[in-house]
Amino acid sequence: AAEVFRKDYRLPAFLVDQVDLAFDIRERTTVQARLQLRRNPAVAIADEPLVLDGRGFDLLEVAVDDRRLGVGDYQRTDDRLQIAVVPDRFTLRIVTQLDPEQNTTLEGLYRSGSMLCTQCEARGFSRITYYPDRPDVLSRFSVRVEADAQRFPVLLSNGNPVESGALPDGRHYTVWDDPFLKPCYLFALVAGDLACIEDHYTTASGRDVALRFYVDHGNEARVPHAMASLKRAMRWDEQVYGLEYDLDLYMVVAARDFNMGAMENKGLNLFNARYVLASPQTATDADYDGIESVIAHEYFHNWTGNRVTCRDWFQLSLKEGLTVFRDQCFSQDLNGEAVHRIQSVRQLRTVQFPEDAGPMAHPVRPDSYVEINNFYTATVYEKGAEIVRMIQTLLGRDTFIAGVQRYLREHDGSAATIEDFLAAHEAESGRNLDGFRRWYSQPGTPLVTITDEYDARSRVYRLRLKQSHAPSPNGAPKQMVPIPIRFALRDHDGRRISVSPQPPLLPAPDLILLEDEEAVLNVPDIGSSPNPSFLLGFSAPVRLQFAYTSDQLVSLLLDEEDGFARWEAAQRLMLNAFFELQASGPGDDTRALLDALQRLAARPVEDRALLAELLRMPSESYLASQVQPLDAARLTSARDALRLRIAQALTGPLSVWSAAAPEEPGASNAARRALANVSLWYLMSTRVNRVLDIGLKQAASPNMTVAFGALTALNDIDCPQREAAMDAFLQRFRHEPLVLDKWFALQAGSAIGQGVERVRSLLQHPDFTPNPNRLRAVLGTFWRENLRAYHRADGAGYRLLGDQIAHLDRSNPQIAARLCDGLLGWKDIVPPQNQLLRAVLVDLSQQPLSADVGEKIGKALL
Ligand code: BAL
Ligand code: ZN
Repeated sequence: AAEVFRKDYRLPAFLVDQVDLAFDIRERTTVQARLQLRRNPAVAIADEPLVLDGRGFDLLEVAVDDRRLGVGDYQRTDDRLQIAVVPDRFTLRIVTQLDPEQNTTLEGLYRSGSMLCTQCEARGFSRITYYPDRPDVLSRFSVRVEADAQRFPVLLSNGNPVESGALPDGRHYTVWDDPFLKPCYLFALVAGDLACIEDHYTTASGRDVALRFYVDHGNEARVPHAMASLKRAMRWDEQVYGLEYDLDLYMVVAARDFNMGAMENKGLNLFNARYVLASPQTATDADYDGIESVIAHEYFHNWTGNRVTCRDWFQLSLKEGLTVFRDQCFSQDLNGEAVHRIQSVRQLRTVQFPEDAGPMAHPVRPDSYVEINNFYTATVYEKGAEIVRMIQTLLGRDTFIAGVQRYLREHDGSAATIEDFLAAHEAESGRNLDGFRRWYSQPGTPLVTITDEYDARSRVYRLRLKQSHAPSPNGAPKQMVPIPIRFALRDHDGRRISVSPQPPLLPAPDLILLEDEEAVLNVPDIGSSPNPSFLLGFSAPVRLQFAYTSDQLVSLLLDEEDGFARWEAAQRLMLNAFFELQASGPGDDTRALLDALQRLAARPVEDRALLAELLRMPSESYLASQVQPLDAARLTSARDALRLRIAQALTGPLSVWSAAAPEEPGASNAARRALANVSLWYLMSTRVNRVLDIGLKQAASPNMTVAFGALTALNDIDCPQREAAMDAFLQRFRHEPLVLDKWFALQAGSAIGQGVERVRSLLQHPDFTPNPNRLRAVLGTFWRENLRAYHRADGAGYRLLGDQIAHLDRSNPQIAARLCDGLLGWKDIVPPQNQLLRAVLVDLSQQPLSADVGEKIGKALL
């Protein structure tokens, strides 16, 4: 497939004023599309041919203004239809026939369970009919769906239902009209036999909106949390951004088989069922939080994404970065700022930082792609959100929100660019944001190095700051970016010192904006050498180097008010101890950590959810990103050793906390469960029989957070209690697909026994189905969270993943390409394993591959 470049953007030659679609669902589905087309007046070339995208269907008919064309009147390639001569304004009729039953890509129209549904972002609509499949062609859609009334009693599309009725032969139809202009990637259709749960929402201006969730029969009782989350999101967007929902109906459909998390189709969101369905018996507290945030994310897209969409796919972060930022703020506002921020940063560091340092590194606004599906990345989403957050930090929340409102006002009903977003903020704030243009245009995680000195005579505390950037893969010079660094100084008693730096800092005295390569900051009137902390609230997506002493970190962990900074101190203490254990065994750093944790544990517990985060050990995959080169066996041994040492040093408090795992829902109980689970996880490493028995007992809890916490704690411990708990869990949840995914993930992630063989047998397990969630549970967990097995010395783990990718690529390239991420980092692995992994890449590269997988493998081998 050819590489597409941002610089080659051209306006669409033709515009579509109206789309009328008629779906006739039978064994196969026939789609009749009538497009009202006209030449784009903004494009000068008068006789440009009409070129439409399309693939994966049979073409039955093409007609221009009702004149049926013969095959000589148009040209077809694998993915295009070209008609050389067309009028300036005309009606194009296209009839196609699709086979959703056989569509394993899960793009376009496909079957999930007993229903048919669509996924059109990024380029799925052109699997349905020929169309200018690009986000800057906005049109009005009217859709008629006809199907068997018994098999498909529910027929949905975007917008408002305008007509429905019975037809001969047990068939029926529904007509939908969407009054809002939209690009075709926001088109959706669902036909199924689904239960509907309805509620209502009254908007700030008093309009009544019907909220309908469609789920498989039997799942009705698992919808209330998603419904309540949706209402909270609707209220929050009114209160914070002044944005109201614009249709009278909002629909959410839960699908079992879904490549992504969810999709923001206008008025008809399609969701991966795991982000809709929840009950305390089947979903963990983390699942509940995930549902709330994805429901909010898709809802927020109605403005940031749908009303104002993207001009081209290079602008993807315009809607995704902004909408992730909005959903993060929503969750922070509702569920506590520090804990949520910690979780976002953990995700960013574990996934995005490595991506930004690897072969698929790309700017938040990429310059080129081969397959756009490969760019729905942590960089576009999460780093994009961090850039938006920095803009808000700099402008202040009120000005920022006014800037977003201006951007929406100026571009409502159209397709915009990241440049438009920045320009609106510049106009609103009067501030030049050129520096942020650079954040969008260059890849890589900046490194900030800070050194300090204190001069007792002049009572001046001096900071020297420096930013540096790893060289670009293509050798392009890196430019400096604005880095907001929120900081605090504390005295020796742990009290905050109020600071008035020279020259004064704007917009706040505690916010350094490092714009140049180097800066020096003088803070006068400081009575004694202070204890600094930087990047409070993680004010910029950078790596920060500062030679904190252990004492400074302990003091930050214990006394700092900023929850993120406390967590950061705990992480640094744990990393130091981990490195020490890996290099030479326990010494000063390990002692400092254990001492700090004991002091933390001796204090009264104020915020259990935060304490749970402070105690949580860095994951294997995060640690892997911190060592160069990766020696997985050494890494996992050192991590196991650290786990055990913490358990031994804190047995008393961990035992108390682990005993308090309530089974009733609610936020304060969730915090208790979080603390109990992390405590039990540590304690389990002591392998004391009494604790193993507690694990076995709690794994049978009616509360999924408690049960899953116990299983997670037991999962790496080779003992009969683990086997019994896992078997019982499987029997109990064999018929619950979302819970079964958890069982598969636990098995794939377990450090015990022969991991590669176990994963192989999981793929043959009678309960295994190759659905995206299950594949992610098995293969995604295997490569990301089971370093010991995946990086086995003989390369069997790599070969297993490579074989599965080759196999999956034939049915679902998007999922296959996601799993490729496990193969890309071969250069970071210790020899000779790096060569074993490389050999798998070479082997793959010699097979016929999709554009998705081909692009990633090609880049990894460069
Ligand atoms: N637009 C794809 C799914 C999401 O980011 O909401
Ligand atoms: Zn999104």
